[in-house]
Amino acid sequence: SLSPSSLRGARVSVIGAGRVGSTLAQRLVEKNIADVVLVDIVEGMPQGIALDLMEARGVERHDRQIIGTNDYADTSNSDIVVITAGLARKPGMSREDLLKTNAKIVVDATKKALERSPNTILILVTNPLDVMTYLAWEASGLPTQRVMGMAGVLDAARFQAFISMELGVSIQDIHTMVLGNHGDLMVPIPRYCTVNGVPLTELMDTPTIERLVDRTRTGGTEIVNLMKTGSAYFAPASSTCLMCEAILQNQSRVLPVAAYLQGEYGINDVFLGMPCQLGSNGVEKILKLDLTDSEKAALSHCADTVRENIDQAKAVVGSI
Ligand code: TXD
Repeated sequence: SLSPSSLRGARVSVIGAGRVGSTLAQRLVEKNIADVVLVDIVEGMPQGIALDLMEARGVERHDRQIIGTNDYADTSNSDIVVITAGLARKPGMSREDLLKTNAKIVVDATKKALERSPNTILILVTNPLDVMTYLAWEASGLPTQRVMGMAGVLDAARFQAFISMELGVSIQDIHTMVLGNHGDLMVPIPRYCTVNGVPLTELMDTPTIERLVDRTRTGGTEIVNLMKTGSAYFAPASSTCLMCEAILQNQSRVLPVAAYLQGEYGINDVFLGMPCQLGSNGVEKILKLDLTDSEKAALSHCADTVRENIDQAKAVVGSI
């Protein structure tokens, strides 16, 4: 198997080689975005997936390298560390049910990864997303700019898909805006959603928009209930891949990500989904929106809920 010295390009370490992690690894190499180090606690599994992806390269025609490992030493000098390690939901479970188990896993993984890549950019995927992003930030010692959570890109993509199905319009012309936390309290903003510049509110009546907003809020649960043995991973992997691409190619793309708030909309010291400019320094800017009072109230409610869960999780992991 490969050693890290065979990695030549931008390097993304993916911690957790489960469904999201392995699909993300595939996207990153097959889209020629980065070399990947895939880490898991299960012995042999990340090595097997890496070898399988290495063997696909002749057919997919790319020269990216993938290392599978159980050893964090192989993750040294990662440009980005993505954490997907932890449990996923089964039917009947909320994201919060994962809190305690995943908090320990995420803090442990963050510390081990940061020892080897002290200046990396950290992207959290593990649920409950907004809480895990906060815990990882604290454990990492990184500046807030270099830590973010993936949820908004996925939630916006789901809303986009539902609008496209409803209107029968190409998904490529649809832009959606979803703020707040990753869960039932997320705050989609239909008046900032457009079909090639035409506000959604001019193309759909309010009950239809509300139905699609509702489906977006419960989009993850809809898939868990269908799959029964796990949760969504194709769209989550695509969404995380897009964030990696924006950062590694310094694109200044405006994407909704869970970012650290310092007074925006009166909210402090919590990670919540906001439209952010992503570049080689991570979250380079949080866009300021003109929100209505009810939208601001919905965001504050998200922040309060996330903070309560952070406190619960901290009680489990002790002093970080
Ligand atoms: O929008 C979002 N943020 C999300 C989040 C979208 C989809 C999935 N979301 C969450 O990501 C989900 O609720 C889970 O918490 C994670 C990972 O979901 P996935 O579907 O990939 O779960 P799997 O297939 O069970 O994979 C988890 C892997 C598995 O291989 C474990 O062996 C590994 O994590 N694992 C670990 N790896 C390294 N180190 C430790 N300690 C560890 N513990 C478990």
